[in-house]
Amino acid sequence: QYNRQMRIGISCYSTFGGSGVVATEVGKALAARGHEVHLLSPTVPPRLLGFEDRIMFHEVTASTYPLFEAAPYSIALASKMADVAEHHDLQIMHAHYAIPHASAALLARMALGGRLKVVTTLHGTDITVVGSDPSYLSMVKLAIRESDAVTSVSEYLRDETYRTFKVDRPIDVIPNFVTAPSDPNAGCRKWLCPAGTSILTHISNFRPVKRVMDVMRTFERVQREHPAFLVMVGDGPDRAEAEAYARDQGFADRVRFTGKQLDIDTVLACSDVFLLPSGTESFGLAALEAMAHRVPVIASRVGGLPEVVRHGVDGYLEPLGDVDAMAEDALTLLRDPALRKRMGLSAQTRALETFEEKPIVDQYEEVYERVLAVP
Ligand code: GMT
Repeated sequence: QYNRQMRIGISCYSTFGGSGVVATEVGKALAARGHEVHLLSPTVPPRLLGFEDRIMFHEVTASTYPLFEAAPYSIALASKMADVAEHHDLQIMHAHYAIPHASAALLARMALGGRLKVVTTLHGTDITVVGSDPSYLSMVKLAIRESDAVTSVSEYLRDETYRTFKVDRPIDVIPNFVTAPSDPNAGCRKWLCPAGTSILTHISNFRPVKRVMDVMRTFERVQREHPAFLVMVGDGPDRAEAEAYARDQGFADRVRFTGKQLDIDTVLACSDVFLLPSGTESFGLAALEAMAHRVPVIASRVGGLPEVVRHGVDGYLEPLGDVDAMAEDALTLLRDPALRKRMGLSAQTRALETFEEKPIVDQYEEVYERVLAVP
């Protein structure tokens, strides 16, 4: 651990998405180590709950003008980054998610005559979905090339970045981390479903990449053979279709759509199985959070998920779209409480040991020290 206090800006989205969660948790951990942290985002990130010593929040607002077709958020962000960096003498701007955070940080660095180091963390869809879209590709490539350091949350994402952008520069893999649940006994089983019912859970932003219909189809098969209840946490474009499906297939009374929910600890504490059948996932932070709660994960074998979940040890990984296999896995776990307990314990041990906060935040500090050592 470093003794020298650093002044760090962190820029992220303030949605419930993984990049905002990771950025905020990194900021909180750095502040707890004595660094001064300035968090920039459109609204207060959900994980920045209370007063945190040494964390200052800066709201980024893109003013509108009749001439603008859309308020230029990236320019407002770059401007805010430059202002905050100047007035608080920041040394580093850590951009979480390439678009537009990394490009805006490069602009802020230019505005300050080069005396701000830019660290970019790639999270997933900024490379695999939007980053590779021709309308953003050149700017993402520039951001990756020109940042003082680039990190990626998995080996898979690093390799995808090299493959897509053909950049010739080092990328440090720094995985996401998780902390032990604060109240592992807080559960919602009692008020969700009758005793003896197993609970399956899915948490996401309900975007197409999450394949929530695969969650519904998996659950539909499971509940035909075993008393089960499904908790769907989050919100997004595919929620309505999923709700309609549960109604049409006659199992809506066995599903609870909670909407966006900050208190995922309470849901995970009473979950028996976590479902994440994503089309791609650079890491799968939601899976890691479930594992920390001793919940075995059933996911698709895509992207960085195999770096997090060990098939047959912490849960199961199945071919993309194979809802029959996922339903079989869930039934195997639900019918065998000893197996479920064993896998849940392995999952928790892996989550809290391999993805422990301290050594991972150490790695971010090392990256900061390294970029600051370059004049
Ligand atoms: O999953 C999303 O669409 C949200 C997205 C984000 O940037 O907020 O998540 C990405 O970053 C997370 C944190 O690093 C990863 O755990 C997720 O796997 C990744 N999502 C995808 O790659 C689809």
